[in-house]
Amino acid sequence: MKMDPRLCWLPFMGPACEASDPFAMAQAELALGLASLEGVQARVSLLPGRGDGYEIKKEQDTYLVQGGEKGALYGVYHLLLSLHAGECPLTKWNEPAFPLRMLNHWDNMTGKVERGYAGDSFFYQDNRFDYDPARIRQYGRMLASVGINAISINNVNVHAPADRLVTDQLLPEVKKIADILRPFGVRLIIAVDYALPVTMGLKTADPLDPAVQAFWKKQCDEIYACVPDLLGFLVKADSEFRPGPYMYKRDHAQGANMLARALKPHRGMLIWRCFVYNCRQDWRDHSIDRPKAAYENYAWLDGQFDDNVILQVKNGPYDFQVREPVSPLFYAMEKTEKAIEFQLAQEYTGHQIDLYYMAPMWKEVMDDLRVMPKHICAVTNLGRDENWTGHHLAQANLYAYGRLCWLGREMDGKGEARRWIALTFGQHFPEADRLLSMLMDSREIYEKYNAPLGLCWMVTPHTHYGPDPEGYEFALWGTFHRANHQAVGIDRTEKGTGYACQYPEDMAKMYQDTDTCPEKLLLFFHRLRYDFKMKDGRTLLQRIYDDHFEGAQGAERLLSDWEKMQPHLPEAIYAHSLDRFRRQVKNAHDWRDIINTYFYRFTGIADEKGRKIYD
Ligand code: GCV
Repeated sequence: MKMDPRLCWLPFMGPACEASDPFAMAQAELALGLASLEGVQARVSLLPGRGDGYEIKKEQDTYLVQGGEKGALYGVYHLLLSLHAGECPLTKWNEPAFPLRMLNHWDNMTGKVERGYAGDSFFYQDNRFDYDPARIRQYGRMLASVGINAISINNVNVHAPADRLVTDQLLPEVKKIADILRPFGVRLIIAVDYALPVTMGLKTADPLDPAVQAFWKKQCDEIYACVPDLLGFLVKADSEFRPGPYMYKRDHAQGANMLARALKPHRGMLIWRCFVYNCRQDWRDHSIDRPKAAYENYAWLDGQFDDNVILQVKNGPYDFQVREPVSPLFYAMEKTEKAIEFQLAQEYTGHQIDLYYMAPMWKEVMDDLRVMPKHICAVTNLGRDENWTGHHLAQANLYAYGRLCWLGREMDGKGEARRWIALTFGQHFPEADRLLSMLMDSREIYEKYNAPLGLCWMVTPHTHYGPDPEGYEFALWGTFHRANHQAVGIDRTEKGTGYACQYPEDMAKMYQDTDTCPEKLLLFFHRLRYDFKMKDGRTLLQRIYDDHFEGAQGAERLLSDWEKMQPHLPEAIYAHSLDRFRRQVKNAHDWRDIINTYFYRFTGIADEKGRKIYD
């Protein structure tokens, strides 16, 4: 499908330019961008060897963008976006907070995107590459406009034929995508199948086997002859049925270093995911606790990874739930380079049907991290839908993520939302304040009607949309809440599973004490009786009821706010999102009624305010 290039936060630009390298792109995009800005003069110049940074000055009436090889391009977008948002574009030398600012596509070559909520892949269809080059260029522009500089182009669950992306069978196709995105400063990463040597005829994929080492070395020589600036490989190993070094009784440092050594002569990086846990756990067995898994698998390996290995760790210890603490692995492994992994795809946060602006959550994570991981990554929320993200407003997450990559802790989620609104709907959009409040309130609203207080996993199994409080309770994924007629939650203190003890001492102490544990995480760390007294005097049960009524009301408010904006919105965008807000209200009502009834049936205690809880 042809897409309308205006359906993003750069509506004033038209189709993206073609150019040979990022500096040439900077010049071309500047010329194009200036055409939409009457009376503005600007030029861009290159400061060789100065990488991603840039500065913007004004000399007489002309803006002067000066930047490194990629920095010049970032500077040009900074200038254009600032002017369109009505902000002063001048800036002192400006550099990104993270050197690698990555997105992971979970695109399968069938065209289906794992956990994709915006249509099929815009790279593949029917087990082959199938894309519109103009759209890929537009994508490159969107990425560069917020400074994202690397994408992995296939699902971490590598299904055939994507396992052949690193072979001569598909490398020429990978090269074409790399060539389109290179002038936007975007490098490719390929997710590889650890068992590829076996699929291709070897007896084993054992990382210590010389034949396996030679296999990957040869493969890397071929890859880099074709795509010399490939960033490297991304690997999901020994996780959710994917093959890995554990199959050969090797640890993950041995497993990762073998690939890293094949990549090293080409200056390639090995990005190794730490999402490793026992996904065949028996609910009757209280001795395993899934959130402990990443730390248990990796912390002891600190210092053993080669210097071109990056461990990619999900932001929380479970799996992108609505409310989780920061993974304890970020406070360990000081000698190991890490990337933090977020999920823009709204797998557990409403499928890009429900509104959920993520920047406030990222900000909390950044504030809780003591040492910043060196790199950053997120699973994309993108697909073939004309508006890229299914829900048009979910584009704000991609935009803000880029800003997070650039600004790190300094990112102001509200400011970025305001800027995204101005760019997308125009600097003088009369409903900007209302839309800003909707975005800023959306996370809390969603959280309130979801699983309570960090409990997690009351979601419909497999699809992960809508409530099913016991859907995972007796399943094998290790995600239990063990609710009964008296209490709910897992005790993760030292008296319980000991998960809290994986944190530095002061944090462990804070989490273990119900007085100091952040309320929003109470049921992540503690098993509590329904009559537990919250800080404001309410019982835990009443708090659960209140949150669910308030969350559902919040969803209704989002819908009515959207309806009020109709006169000021393009009809197609209004109607498309209206349908999503209506579905969100239904979802919120389902969550409210099912969760409240679930606890009411256990306790027999009615809502103090007499609101309707079904029996
Ligand atoms: C790509 C969760 C998702 C899976 C995903 C996995 C991962 O379990 O449900 O779809 O697989 O995370 O991050 O590897």
